[in-house]
Amino acid sequence: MKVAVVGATGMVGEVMLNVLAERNFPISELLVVASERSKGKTLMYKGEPHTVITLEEAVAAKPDLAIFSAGGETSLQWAPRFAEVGTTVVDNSSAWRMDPAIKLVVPEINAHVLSEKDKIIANPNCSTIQLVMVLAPLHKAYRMKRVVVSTYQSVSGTGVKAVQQMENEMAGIRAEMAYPYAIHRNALPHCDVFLDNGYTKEEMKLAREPRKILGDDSFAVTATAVRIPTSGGHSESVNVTFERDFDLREVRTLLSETPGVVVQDNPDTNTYPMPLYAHNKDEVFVGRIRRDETLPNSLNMWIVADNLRKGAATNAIQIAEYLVSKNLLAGKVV
Ligand code: A2P
Ligand code: 11C
Repeated sequence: MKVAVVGATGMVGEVMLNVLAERNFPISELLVVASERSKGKTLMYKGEPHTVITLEEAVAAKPDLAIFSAGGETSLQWAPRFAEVGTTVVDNSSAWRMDPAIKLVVPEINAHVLSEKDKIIANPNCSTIQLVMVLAPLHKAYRMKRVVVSTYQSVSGTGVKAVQQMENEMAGIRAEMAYPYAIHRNALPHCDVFLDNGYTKEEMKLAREPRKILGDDSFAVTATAVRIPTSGGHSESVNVTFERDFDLREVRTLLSETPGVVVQDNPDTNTYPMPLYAHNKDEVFVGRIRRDETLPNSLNMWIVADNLRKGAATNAIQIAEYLVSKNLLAGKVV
C-alpha cells in the first residue's frame, strides 16, 4: 500500500521510518513528506533513497495511509485534506486527541473502537501511553479512583533543539536555547506551556487522555511533569488508589501477563526500569511495585519507556498494523 510519513525529517519521523522497516510494514510505495524547506532532500528507507516531497504533492498522490508527526498546526490544517481524498491519517500530534469525534488509541487497550469510518485517528502523548499501558490491567482488576503521577521526561520529547541545547551545555558551548533555563545539571518543572489553571499542557494531557483511552471518567489523574537531562526515555513515579484492595503478588502477575509490559522489579539485584535500559525498545517497563503504606488500597510504581518508540512511532505504527489486519483502510486493497 501507498504510505506517507509526514514529518519524515524530524526526530519522531526518523524513528517511524526505522520502525516501519523493522516491522516490515506492507509498503508498495513510500512517500517521505516534510516542509518546503526539506523538499528534494534524500532520506533512506530499507537501503533505498527517497526524495522528500511537500504536503501538497503527498495529498495529490492519495496515499492509503499517512502517519503524521509534524506538529499540531500541520495536522490541523492537513489531516482533513488527506482524509478528503480517502487517506486514513494516524496523527501523533496533540491537535485531534480530545476531539470527541476522533478516537484516541493505544492498540493493546482500545483498538477495538476503530472502524473504517475513522479517517483521522489520534496517537496519545508519549507520557500518557506508557502510563495507561500499566494502568489499564490494574483498572480492570481493582477500579482506579485516583492517580498521582510525577514525570521525569527526556529532552528528546521536546525535539532536536532541546537535544542540541543539552549537548551544547555539556560541551560548554553557548548557543540558542530551547528551554528558558539550562537543562544540563538541572530539572525543570515545566513541560510544554503553562495554562490558566497553573498546570502545564503536558500535565493536562496526562489528566485527560487516560480517561478517554480507558473510556471511563470515574477516576482522576493529577500530574507534575518535569524535564530532566536525559537524552531519551521518559520515567514516571506513579501512585494509584483503587476502589478494591489488591494482592501485590497478583499485581505483579497481572502486569507480567500484560502484552507490551515488562516487569523489572527486584530490589535484591538492583533491578528496576531505567531510561538507559528502555532505549530503542518497544515495551513499557514497570518496577518498584510496592504498597503505599500511608493509604488503603494504594500502590506505588515506577514506569519507563522509550518516548520516541512506544511513546510515539511504534504506537502509531501498531495502530496502522491493526487497521491493515482488520481491513479498515476504507476498502483499499491491503
Ligand atoms: P522540516 O524538517 O522540513 O522542518 P521535529 O519535531 O523533530 O522538529 O520535526 C518536525 C517535523 O515536522 C520535520 O520533519 C519538519 O520538516 C516537519 N514540519 C514542520 N513544519 C512543517 C510544515 N509546515 N509542513 C510540513 N512539515 C513540517
Ligand atoms: C514531551 N510529551 O516530552 C512531550 C512530547 O503532545 O505529542 C510530545 C508532545 C505531544 O515534551
